[in-house]
Amino acid sequence: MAITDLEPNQEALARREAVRTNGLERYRRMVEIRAAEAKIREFHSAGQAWGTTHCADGQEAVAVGLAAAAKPTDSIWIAHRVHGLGLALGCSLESVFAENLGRQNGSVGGIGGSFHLTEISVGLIHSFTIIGTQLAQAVGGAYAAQVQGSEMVAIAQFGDGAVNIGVFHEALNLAKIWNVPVVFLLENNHYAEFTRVDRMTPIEPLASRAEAYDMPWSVLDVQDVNDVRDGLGEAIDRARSGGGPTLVEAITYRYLGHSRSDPAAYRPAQELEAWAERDPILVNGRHLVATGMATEGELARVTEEVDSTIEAAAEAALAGPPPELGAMFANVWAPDR
Ligand SMILES: Cc1ncc(C[n+]2csc(CCOP(=O)(O)OP(=O)(O)O)c2C)c(N)n1
Ligand SMILES: [Mg+2]
Repeated sequence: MAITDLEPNQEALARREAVRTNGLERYRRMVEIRAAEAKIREFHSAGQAWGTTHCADGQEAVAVGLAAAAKPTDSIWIAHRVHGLGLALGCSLESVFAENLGRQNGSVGGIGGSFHLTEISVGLIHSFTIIGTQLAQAVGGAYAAQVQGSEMVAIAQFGDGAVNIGVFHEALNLAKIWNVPVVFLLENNHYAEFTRVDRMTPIEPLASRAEAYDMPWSVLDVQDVNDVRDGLGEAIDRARSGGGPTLVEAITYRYLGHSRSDPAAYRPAQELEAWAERDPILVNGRHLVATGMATEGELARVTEEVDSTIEAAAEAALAGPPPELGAMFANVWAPDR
């Protein structure tokens, strides 16, 4: 069966449309992502999920801003910090939880785990584990769109740790030479595993590397979901209208350690506290109240509603059976001999 034969996932499409069109829904999705990641950590602490997991607390505005800017027909090639991106782009809570728990009702049937959320109906293509891989793959996707004359834009999301990997340079160079419709979204959360960005890379801003490839670039120094949407939207529009690739750097901050086992003790004192004052949920909540789009009471109600959906989705996810043993051989391609 080809990917194009899959039935569209109407729930994922509706969840995506909500964040594209409704400001309060963008707020709700960020609250949902924060709460969902806390729940995923609970699954691990309780021994219900195993392996490691990477959370993106503090980075919700990038995920939801991206979901609001891109069309569901665009393809989005992501790195390993996946839960927020998956939920923002349209995955349901149950499918994200169940994938983390290794259950059949997970996004890819429970065989992928935390890294491998996929939802083709809304263009979400899973992480490939080796840092930077997705930059080249997105250029390939964009090249296909160019050859086929489709409207699709490919977006590669990656971290500050990927900019010193060879494939970053190869992908930017090729994208520019072929003028393909791709946006490189560099999510600078200040750390790659345990190393601060300024100990790895001698230039600032990182996005200025695009100049070596005669490529437009921008820096979104914000924790504001609407600014992310607008800044990325400009790059996506340029790509869609034949203007070629752009490198967009979204400056953000990772509240927790790299993965579950990292307490982030290497962080300078007060750094986290300073970023927490510009927390994306707080910033957006203040904006909604200041512009009369919501009251404090409505925002509090959103949090209560999200909390109850988290519990219901966790129960549904835990009720799913584990994959059959044979699932490891499904969807595996081998040439005829
Ligand atoms: C080629 C390669 N080198 C090292 C690793 C191990 N590794 C996994 S995540 C990570 C850090 C990546 O940092 P960044 O790109 O900033 O993303 P973030 O974790 O901050 O989201 C590293 C070094 C890997 N997966 N692939
Ligand atoms: Mg990083």
